[in-house]
Amino acid sequence: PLIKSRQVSIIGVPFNGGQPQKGVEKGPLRLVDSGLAEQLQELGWEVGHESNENIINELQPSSDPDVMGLKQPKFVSAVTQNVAHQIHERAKQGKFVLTLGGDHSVALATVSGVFGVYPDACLIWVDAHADINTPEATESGNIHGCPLSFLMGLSTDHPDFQWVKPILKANRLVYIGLRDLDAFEKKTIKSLGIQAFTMHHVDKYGIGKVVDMALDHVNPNRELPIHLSFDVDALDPSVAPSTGTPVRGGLTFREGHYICEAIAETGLLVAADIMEVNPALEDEVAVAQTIQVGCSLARCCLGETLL
Ligand code: 5AB
Ligand code: MN
Ligand code: MN
Ligand code: MN
Repeated sequence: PLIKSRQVSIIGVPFNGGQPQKGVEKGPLRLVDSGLAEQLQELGWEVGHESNENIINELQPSSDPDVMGLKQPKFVSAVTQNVAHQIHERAKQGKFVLTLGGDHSVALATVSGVFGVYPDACLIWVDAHADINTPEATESGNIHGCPLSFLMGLSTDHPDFQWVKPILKANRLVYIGLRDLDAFEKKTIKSLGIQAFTMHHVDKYGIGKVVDMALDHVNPNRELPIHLSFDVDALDPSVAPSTGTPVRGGLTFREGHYICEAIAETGLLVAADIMEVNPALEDEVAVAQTIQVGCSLARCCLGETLL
């Protein structure tokens, strides 16, 4: 495996500034409180944990008007730039980086941090959404729908995000689970030739074949480091109900886990994000279910089901 140390660094990012709903900032601590660190220790990992509970609020500017249609650009930029450095340091130490969100704008931090250390990495984006809107294109202005446009250099003129380097090439990105795309996102995926496996493809080929095809595309010789960014809204709302932007017709419990297992099995996974768990949405039963699923996806990424 690429991570020889068997050390994992859990990075909590209790941040909600990339979208309007409160509660998603409580995701990371709920995942850890339910025993995630101990579970990973049981799998034989040495676990470090940085909760970032204090830094985030300190980074909130007193005034943060919309810029180029994006909401809270200064707050999102400050938090993600800060966390990107932290993740870069941990990855550089040879540790597996497990980031717990927080909303998906935090991928600005995870992908920047990880690709700074592994420039030839590929990114597997598991999500109901494509998160590739530009400031010009986004209708909501919510930055959790935009991280990939910055990371790919499609949004270079926003003054608050000049620190984000366009480190992600179209042929190093693959999507799984898509089913709710904006018109601009569809057009962009087509014109850049980004490989995208929607729920239609999961139905047509089955998840086993889809993951094989996804890896064949971004990692044909099975030699490049892999970063997995998993938005829990990729799962069906009956599996992961407590999330801010649920969409019907998602991945089953097993399909979601299969993705993590098959990628872990390559030995090439160096970083994983579990994003958009919002413990303030739905009832306590639904929240507990969503937290449990988040933890078990993370454990699968770290090899729980490998023999
Ligand atoms: B998530 C939408 N495309 O831009 C937008 O949950 C939804 O991180 C974005 O995938 C969903 O606001 C962002 C309509
Ligand atoms: Mn997302
Ligand atoms: Mn999503
Ligand atoms: Mn969401």
